[in-house]
Amino acid sequence: MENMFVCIDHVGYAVPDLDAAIAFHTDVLGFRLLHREVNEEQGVAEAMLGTGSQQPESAQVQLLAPLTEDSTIAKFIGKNGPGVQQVCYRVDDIDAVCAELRAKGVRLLYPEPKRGTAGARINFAHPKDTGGILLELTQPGTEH
Ligand code: MC0
Repeated sequence: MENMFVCIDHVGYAVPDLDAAIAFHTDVLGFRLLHREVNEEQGVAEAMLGTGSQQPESAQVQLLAPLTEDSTIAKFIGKNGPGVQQVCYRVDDIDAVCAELRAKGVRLLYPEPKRGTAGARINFAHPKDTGGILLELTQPGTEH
């Protein structure tokens, strides 16, 4: 595969309070709130924010707040404090990219993609196989 990734889709920040983090990003940093949803399966309340021209290829900021005390994001904040939790690369064909990464020895967290932001199909490469970065892969859905 010549280009596995289309672009950096978003950077995800673990935040303890979603509304406070949205207020900081909009009021202080001048981002625009583009999308907000709850993803029960991932244990997050999330928001996507954008800046600049808002072309589809512009990377966004994703704010991730924990829904429960035992969720992935709560665990991350408990261990590291708030901060960058993941980087997400956009792909055209997540099944093909996952197959190629597996063939190259990179562990994917899910056997099959799960539902992500706005109906995207997502999977994650384990940070132990990527130099310490939790790498999300997203194939955008049709809800955007
Ligand atoms: C853990 N580690 C990380 C990390 N989380 N390294 C870099 N970035 C992270 N975010 C490292 C720890 O430091 C530790 O290293 C080792 O991995 C095991 O960590 P742990 O604390 O025991 O955590 P685990 O193993 O229970 O969970 C880590 C794992 C988990 C990556 C498997 O966070 C996970 O399943 N993540 C994928 C789902 C997710 O992140 N959902 C929330 C976003 P040492 O050296 O100390 O052993 S949902 C989302 O993003 C959706 C809505 C979307 O965008 O569409």
